[in-house]
Amino acid sequence: MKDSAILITYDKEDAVKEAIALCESAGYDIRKIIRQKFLNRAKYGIGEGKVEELKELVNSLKPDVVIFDEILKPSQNYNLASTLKTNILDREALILQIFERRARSSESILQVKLAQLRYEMSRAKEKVRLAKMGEQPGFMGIGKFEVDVYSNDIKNRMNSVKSKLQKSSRQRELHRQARKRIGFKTVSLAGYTSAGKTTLFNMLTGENKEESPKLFTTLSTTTRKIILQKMEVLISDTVGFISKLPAYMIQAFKSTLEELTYTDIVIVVVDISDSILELRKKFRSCVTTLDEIGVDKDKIIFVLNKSDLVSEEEVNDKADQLALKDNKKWLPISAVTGQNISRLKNLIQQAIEDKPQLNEKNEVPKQEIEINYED
Ligand SMILES: Nc1nc2c(ncn2[C@@H]2O[C@H](COP(=O)(O)OP(=O)(O)O)[C@@H](O)[C@H]2O)c(=O)[nH]1
Ligand SMILES: [Mg+2]
Repeated sequence: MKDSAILITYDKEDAVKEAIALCESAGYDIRKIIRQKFLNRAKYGIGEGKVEELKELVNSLKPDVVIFDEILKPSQNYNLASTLKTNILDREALILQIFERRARSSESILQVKLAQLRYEMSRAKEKVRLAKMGEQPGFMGIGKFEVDVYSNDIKNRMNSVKSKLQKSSRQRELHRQARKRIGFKTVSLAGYTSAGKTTLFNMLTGENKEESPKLFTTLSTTTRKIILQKMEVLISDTVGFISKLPAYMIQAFKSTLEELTYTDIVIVVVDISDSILELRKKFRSCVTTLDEIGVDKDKIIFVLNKSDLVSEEEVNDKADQLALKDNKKWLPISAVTGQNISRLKNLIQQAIEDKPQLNEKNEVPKQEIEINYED
């Protein structure tokens, strides 16, 4: 069963949508959403009156966790946890949980571990500071001596992860994963959180939900088979792009996207109901990141999702402004109404057929196939 959560987020539609999608990616079942204009109040992040209300909610709903959609200082986290008597997860801890769930290769597991240690480290410093000021002796049950030991311990663990990272061979592992998929073309969904990736994934795979041969279940729970006109392909949902991603998490995020480099087709899901300003920003960030991790431009299809929410003219106008019309594969769709889904399937098939098949019979370099990996 899923863990349950009360979500505290900003009182803005986009923020709410993103926060919900993040909670869902992390596997939480949201029981209640609290919207607040400010999440930066000194003591608890939220105002004291709201904390009283929250206390009652926690008592009646008994959630496994309260998710706070902003960064909390250790003192704020401690104040909330001790008043509410429940676990508190701030935005960064939530994002790290998502990455942790999705990291597959040893490299991405290490990158996520490193980001988690950085998260702990940035908080260890405040704990040290608080202990030194003598404001909170025995803060969270940790005395000054233990705090120093604690932060040295984090440093040592970071160094050990870093040296493991230097030795890890990403290429080899990617090839092993690719090898498992031989015989199937693969399609991956990318795009911002709440653009509609999971809804589209479910729409595309809806007809054969039960179908999960052993081979695929070992790959991941978010990979399934879909049937196009003339072929069957494997489709995967990936970790979404996240607005306001802290710099220290970028490597961890990118490493969770590594499958995009060997997948045959990347579908970038765009929320066309976003404002043009927002669209431009997100679009640029997607395209740049995909380029940085080495995704071939020719294998990208842009789908303008949620086109049920805007007029045809607006979709066209926005497609123009994103320069999709010069030479890019794109299609307006709705993952909710099913608009253009069969056209999308045709477009995927066509893109796979049109792809230069330089090493079709030998997708994985031969030399790699002969190496005997222990599974
Ligand atoms: N109106 C409309 N809403 C959509 C569409 N696709 C997704 N949504 C909604 O957008 C929200 C986020 O969708 P989700 O699939 O979880 O996004 P993800 O984070 O990219 O996986 C959900 O509330 C969906 O119901 C669409 O085509 N039209
Ligand atoms: Mg999703």
